[in-house]
Amino acid sequence: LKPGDWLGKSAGPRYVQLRRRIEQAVEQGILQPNSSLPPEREIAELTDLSRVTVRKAIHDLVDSGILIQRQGSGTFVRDKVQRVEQSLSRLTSFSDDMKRRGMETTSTWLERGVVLPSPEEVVALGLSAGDSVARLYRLRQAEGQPMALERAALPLDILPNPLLVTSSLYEVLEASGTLPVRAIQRITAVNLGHREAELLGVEPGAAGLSIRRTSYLENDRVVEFTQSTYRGDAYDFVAELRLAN
Ligand code: 16G
Repeated sequence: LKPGDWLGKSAGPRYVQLRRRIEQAVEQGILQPNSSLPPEREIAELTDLSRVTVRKAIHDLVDSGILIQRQGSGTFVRDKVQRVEQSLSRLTSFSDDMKRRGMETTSTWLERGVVLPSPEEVVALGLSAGDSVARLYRLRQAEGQPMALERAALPLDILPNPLLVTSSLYEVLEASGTLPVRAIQRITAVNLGHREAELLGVEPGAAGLSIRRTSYLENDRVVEFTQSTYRGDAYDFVAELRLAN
């Protein structure tokens, strides 16, 4: 500790002092998650600092992930994300995973209907030209916090009516005797684009995991091809490894 610190006159440039004060207000809960910060101009007036200094402090706090700036609406205290650990050795559904952790799942539908598949989906599902698929595209939340975007395509003989899925897809599949028994999953690192970042409540360019899952029945028929984008700051994927012999 430098003398300036314990004497109360905290040392360092003024923007660092302001940054610390805002940090402390967040730590002490004076500024609650998701609450908005007063406008730059107001902070400058209240603190007798120049707007350049205020901007610099805020910029630092955005950089370190304590604040988030939303275009057109201002600066907010970033909600702390609850990280979850996800096993890579069990075939489970999002709803199951969250239930097991005692977290409540909600979904926001972005698309649900019968549509023409993308070329990648045609290949993954082994479809013929002109075949339609059941499309389920949703933002998945745990305890109200956005966790992942999932865009699923299923052959129509597996899921003839996508509107039947109101919460859990795997629950509907189980009821119709088409719950997959195995899946191949591919995970790729991505930087989130504007729209995905906005839906997931993170900054554009933030780290994400793009996951493609192809699920199969016992007889090797494909049940689903799902492309998901998971928040990089919310997930740890864990697999148990054994010594190869
Ligand atoms: C998981 C699966 C997804 C599946 C969904 C069903 C990954 C990467 N993806 O999120 O492929 O469609 O679960 O969840 O794990 P639901 O039964 O809750 O709708």
